[in-house]
Amino acid sequence: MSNLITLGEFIIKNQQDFPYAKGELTRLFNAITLASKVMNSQINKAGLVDDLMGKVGTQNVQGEEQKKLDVYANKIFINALKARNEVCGIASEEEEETIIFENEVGKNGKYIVLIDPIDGSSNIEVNVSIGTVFAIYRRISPVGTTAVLADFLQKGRHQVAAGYVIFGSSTMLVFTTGNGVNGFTLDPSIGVFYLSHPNMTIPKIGNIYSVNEGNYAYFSDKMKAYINYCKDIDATTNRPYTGRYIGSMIADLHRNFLKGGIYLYPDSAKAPNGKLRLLYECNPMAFLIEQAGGKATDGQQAILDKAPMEIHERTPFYAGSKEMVSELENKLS
Ligand code: P6P
Repeated sequence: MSNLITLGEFIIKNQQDFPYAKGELTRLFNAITLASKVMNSQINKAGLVDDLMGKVGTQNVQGEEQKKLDVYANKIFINALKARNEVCGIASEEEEETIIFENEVGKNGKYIVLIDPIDGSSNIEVNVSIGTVFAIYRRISPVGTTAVLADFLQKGRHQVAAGYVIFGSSTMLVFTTGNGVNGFTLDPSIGVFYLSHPNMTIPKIGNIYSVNEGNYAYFSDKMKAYINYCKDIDATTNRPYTGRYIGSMIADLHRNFLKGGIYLYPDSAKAPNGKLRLLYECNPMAFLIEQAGGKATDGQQAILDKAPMEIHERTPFYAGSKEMVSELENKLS
């Protein structure tokens, strides 16, 4: 490990890339990495103690069954961020309303964080990778006042940082502050994240397509045609593609990040706006993917250019290797 640099050293070394006062980025990421380490320790023994796999018996604003892990993760990340005095408000998949920190410290926070504390939580029961995804913005309302809804409804293009934590065969933090994407792997024996995937770039083309084909009957004719295209034999375009669908967006996108490929969660007769949430799933992943040389779209426009109308709004989401996403856009046009 001697030649690897730690996350802390990396942030200090690259603090100048973060166009704001020194230390703010460090404190923000200290909160996220601390919460990630706590989550890692719990996830790795889920089912043994405190039955984090169980259901709470409640539903979130999405009408989805909340797992104990969802509620636990939500609490861990919110408390960690609140304690760092940099954040004036948080929006979470697990919270119907935004959380505004109205005390003096909160009012002076300069950042907004939008987070899905655990995406794909139902996969923990079958030991499949799950993850946390977050987006960070500078507030647009004046420092010293309480955050307002407009602070949360900024376009994805205005993110100052975004990242995900994948709890898989290893635990990794992958993030960007607008100067490329870097991946850090946790050494759980000493609780340190080391730079393991410097300057991550997504291959311009790949041969993996990730979509839930169980929804095929509900897709548009153009989407059905695209999926059939992926399965056609054509050696010049490296088809048929390989189908890989984990059912955990972060795991699917992380694999496609490294190997190339396209992830699709289309709109359908069942889900006219798709399933994934724009603000705290699609925007942060789109920021990372564009920073790594890939592309992310809703089929008509870049995800990062969409003007959010509400905190929990959904969007069709197609993301991954630039040439594969462009190929899809052409077939949907
Ligand atoms: P489906 C998990 O619930 C999630 O939000 C993503 O992580 C995942 O890719 C997708 O939904 C799976 O949804 O409808 O294919 O089961």
